[in-house]
Amino acid sequence: MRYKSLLRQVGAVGTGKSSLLNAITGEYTFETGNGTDGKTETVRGENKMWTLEWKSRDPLSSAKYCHLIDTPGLIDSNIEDRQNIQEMINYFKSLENGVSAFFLVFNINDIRLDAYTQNMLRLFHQLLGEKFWNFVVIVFTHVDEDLREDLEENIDAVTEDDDGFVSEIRRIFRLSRAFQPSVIFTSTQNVRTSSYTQKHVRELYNAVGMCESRNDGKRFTCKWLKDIQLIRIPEKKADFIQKSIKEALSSMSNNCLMQ
Ligand SMILES: Nc1nc2c(ncn2[C@@H]2O[C@H](COP(=O)(O)OP(=O)(O)OP(=O)(O)O)[C@@H](O)[C@H]2O)c(=O)[nH]1
Ligand SMILES: [Mg+2]
Repeated sequence: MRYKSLLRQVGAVGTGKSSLLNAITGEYTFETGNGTDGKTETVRGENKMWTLEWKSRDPLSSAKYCHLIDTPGLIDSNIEDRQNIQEMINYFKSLENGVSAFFLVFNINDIRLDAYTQNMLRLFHQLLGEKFWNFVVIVFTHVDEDLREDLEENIDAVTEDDDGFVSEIRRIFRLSRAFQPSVIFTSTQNVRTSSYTQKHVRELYNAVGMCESRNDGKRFTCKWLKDIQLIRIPEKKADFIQKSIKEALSSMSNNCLMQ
């Protein structure tokens, strides 16, 4: 089966990553937590329908399948903890067939780009290369319908042209003005009953389509991922990824990029 989209995500603990994927599938596929303790402990992938689009347009198309990868929250601990490294290995392994979009997931109530998230993104940049940014979709959760008005200030702060979230990312990672990712403000709640949530989850679907068309319909891949793919023996694959992660982390600290 050919999957329409291969979607991967990244975000801090409890931002709503699992809930977002559940909103896409329209069912409780990934376990969700209370938002403070890390709930998702391991990287996990599922092949699922992108439910809303499937219902609304093209009931017979298998192209609406996605391979969704849920990831544990970034825990504000040592990036080099054994468990963190193991999950990163699993995560990067899951990228080897290419990726349609990376969702960076944030809670609208906490719009800081904290040092730990910055470091994780630096690691991605270092390992996957600058082109990775062309496949990024930024998602703010917890923008519930009844709170939307109260959140306008936060939304404005994010979308501000010279001083907002996207320009902050451009500045930190030295990206050009060409970095213009889709930014989605959504709730993940009540997707079956709320037309508000449905509308925003559709926007997310369109954002994935935009990533694909921006990149001539090709999924993201890079030399490093192709090298991973070529290694057949699972242990060797894991060793290779681990070695690359360690090298990337050490070159990041040598360049004084860690904060
Ligand atoms: N009101 C509201 N609550 C949300 C929204 N998205 C997530 N939540 C709640 O936030 C809590 C954490 O959501 P999760 O989906 O488990 O977050 P996560 O990012 O997967 O968390 P970890 O796996 O622990 O990193 C749950 O109680 C969700 O119900 C949203 O858009 N609106
Ligand atoms: Mg989770």
